[in-house]
Amino acid sequence: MDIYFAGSIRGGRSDVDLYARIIDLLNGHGEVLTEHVGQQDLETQEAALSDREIHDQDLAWLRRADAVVAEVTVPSLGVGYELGRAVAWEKPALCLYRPGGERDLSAMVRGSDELTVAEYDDPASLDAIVTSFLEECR
Ligand code: 6K6
Repeated sequence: MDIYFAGSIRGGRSDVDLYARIIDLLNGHGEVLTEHVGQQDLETQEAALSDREIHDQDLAWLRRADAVVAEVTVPSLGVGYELGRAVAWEKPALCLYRPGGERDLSAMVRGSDELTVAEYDDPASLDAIVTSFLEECR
């Protein structure tokens, strides 16, 4: 199973270590096409790519994916855009959100019937949430 993981980059990198942890979990279920989202040094590594190259490459991976998992606690225009494209392409998409922070989740995500939203407090619960979602995608 090809899995597209989405997480904030220019929206803010405060959750990057959590993204790496989720990517580790996802790797137990299939191939994660976007492991770079969890890399601390992404900006320096990919600085050679133009915005168009990043956009086109990411959309090609998203098109190929069997499932999308997004961590949406840190709001990101790019993640929102990817979720919209995933819905348009009828990809199953799971949005992971930690309530209680500075910003409430967008109504466009929580209010969508075509997105699965899972709220969690403890990252230790992510394994069960992700496993249950991906089992249903198979
Ligand atoms: C070069 C310089 C700074 O950052 C880079 C590399 N940038 C990106 N590389 C790969 N994917 C990206 C990059 N920027 C955004 N994305 C995609 O959009 C990822 O798949 C993320 O899920 C999402 C993040 O969007 P923003 O708006 O938070 O950047």
